[in-house]
Amino acid sequence: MSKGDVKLEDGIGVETRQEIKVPAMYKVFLLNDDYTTMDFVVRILEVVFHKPPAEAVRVMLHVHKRGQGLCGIYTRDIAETKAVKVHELARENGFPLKCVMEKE
Ligand code: TYC
Repeated sequence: MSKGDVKLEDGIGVETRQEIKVPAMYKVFLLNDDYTTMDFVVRILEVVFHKPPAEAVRVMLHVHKRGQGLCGIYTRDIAETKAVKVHELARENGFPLKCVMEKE
């Protein structure tokens, strides 16, 4: 039976069509500020976003110069979890670092 077919069971039409949707994806960005140290941002990019060291430095410098930078693209739950983790670690360490997400 293919997608969208209606199967007759005991004379009752049963809708068997399945909605299969690709999940919406969210871009996660770090924002620049004047107080968070460069080292801390690099550590965040390594620990939360799993960037290799050279890539973490590249993204941090991009954010520093341009105001914001893309850290990764994830499903909504994962993007939210990463943003929460960034804000938790920043608060624990006394930094105002901000992270935002944007639907693709
Ligand atoms: N601008 C910060 C400084 O000069 C460094 C920094 C980079 C802060 C990236 C936040 O997301 C950021 N110490």
